[in-house]
Amino acid sequence: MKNTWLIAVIILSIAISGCTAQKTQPQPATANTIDIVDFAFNPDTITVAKGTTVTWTNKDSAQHTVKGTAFTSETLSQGQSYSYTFNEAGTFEYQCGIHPSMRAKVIVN
Ligand SMILES: [Cu+2]
Repeated sequence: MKNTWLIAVIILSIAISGCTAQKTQPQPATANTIDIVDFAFNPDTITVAKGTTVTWTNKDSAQHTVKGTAFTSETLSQGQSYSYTFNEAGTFEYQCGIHPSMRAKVIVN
């Protein structure tokens, strides 16, 4: 009976440590969200796989847009988001249509 308990404790310990190990493993970076903060796209360059949907969220009090050659958002007020799915590989530069000095790019592999 005592041995059964010991075995149970050992199995439980292994199970718990297994769970802990899984939790500490780094998650793959989900680099498909871009914040618009302080009149800048953050991050200003991201690399994503083909087929990835990228979402921009305006966190400024000022209005901004996301304007590329293949995609253009509506005017985004604070808290509003815009998403675009990149189905072609390449480098897609874009800017804010209201503030052309705000420039950034999405690299699609
Ligand atoms: Cu802007």
